[in-house]
Amino acid sequence: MKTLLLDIRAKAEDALKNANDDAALEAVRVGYLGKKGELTAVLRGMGGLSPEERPIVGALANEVRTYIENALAEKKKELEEKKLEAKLLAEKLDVTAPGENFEIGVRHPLEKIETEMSDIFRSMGFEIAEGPEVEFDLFNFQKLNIPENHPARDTQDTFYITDNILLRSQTSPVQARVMMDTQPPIRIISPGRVYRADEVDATHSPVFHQLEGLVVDKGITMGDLRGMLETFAKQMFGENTKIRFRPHHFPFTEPSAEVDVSCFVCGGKGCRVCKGEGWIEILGAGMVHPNVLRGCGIDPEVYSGFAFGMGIERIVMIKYGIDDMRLLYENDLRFLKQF
Ligand code: 2NM
Repeated sequence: MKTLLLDIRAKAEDALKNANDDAALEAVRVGYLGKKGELTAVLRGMGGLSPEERPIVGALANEVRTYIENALAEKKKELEEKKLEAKLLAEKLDVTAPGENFEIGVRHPLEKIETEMSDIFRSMGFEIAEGPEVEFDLFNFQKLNIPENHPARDTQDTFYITDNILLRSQTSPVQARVMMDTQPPIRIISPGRVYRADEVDATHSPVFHQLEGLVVDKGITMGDLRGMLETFAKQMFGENTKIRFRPHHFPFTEPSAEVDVSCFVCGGKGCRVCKGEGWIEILGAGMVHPNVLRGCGIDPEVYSGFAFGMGIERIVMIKYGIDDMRLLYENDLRFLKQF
C-alpha cells in the first residue's frame, strides 16, 4: 500500500511536469484526486486494512493528497504567469515609434472666400443672417416687389416644391424676413446656397452661393453704398482697386446698378483676366425699393436703405483665375489643394 501511494505521488509529479495548459492540469487533478481517481481508489480500499495499518496508511495518503494539491496549485500559478508574460509581450507598445501618417485636408476655395468676404463685412459692423433654403414664394418674390409675371418666377427658372413653396433663387428672402422681424437700424449680410433651374456649364450651376447685404436706417444714401462697396473692393482685391457703377434694373431696388472693380491683374489697362476691358463686374446693388420697405413693415418716408448681391463662385473664379465653375464641385484634391 505504501509503495503504491509513493508510486502515485511520483506518477502525479511526472504528469504535472508535462501538463502545459489548463486542460492538462484538470486531467491530472481528475486522474488522481477525482471521484474515480487513483488516490481516491486507494482511500476507498482502506477498509480492508488492519486497525494498526490504517492510521499509518491514512496519514501517508493525506500527505500524498496534500502534496498533489500543492503541486497542482503551484503549476497553475506558473502557467498563469507564463500566460501573462506572453500577453504582455504580444501587446507591447513602443511609445517611441513614429506616429501614423494621415493627410490633412484643405479648406474648399468657396468656403475660404465666403469667410474672407464675411470677415470684411463683419469688420464694418454687419451681422450674419440666415434663413431656410426651402422658401415661400411670399418671401422669395412677393415681398421683393417681383411681379406675378416676372420671368424669374417661371418654373423654367425656379425649382417649385408646390404652388407657393420653392427652393430659394436668391438669399434676399432672408433680408425680407429680417425687415419684417426688426425695425431699423439693420445691417446684415446673408451668405448662403441658392437654386436656379440652369443647365450646367462653365459659368452656371443649378446650385450655387450668394452673399447679399442690406443696410436700412434713417438717411442712408447711395453715397453710403458706394463708400461701403469701395472699402469692400479694396480689402478683397487690393488697396489700389477702384469701383464703378453702371445703371441697371432690379425689381427690388431703385435706382439700381451693376458694379465693376478695376482689374486687379492689369490695374485697368486691359488684359486676359478682364478680357481687355480693364473692369470686372462683381455684383448688383441699389437703393431698396419703397414697395419692398413698405411691404416688410418699414416706413419708406422715415427710413431708406441699400442692398447688394453677388455670386460667391464668381468672386472665387475671378480671384483665383478659374475658368470653369464645375471644378469647384468635383472635389478633385489635385484641384482643391492649389488654394
Ligand atoms: C442684388 C442686387 C440688388 C437685394 C435686395 C434685397 C432686399 F431684400 F433688400 F430687397 N436683398 N438683396 C439685391 C439688390 C440683390 O443681387 C444681385
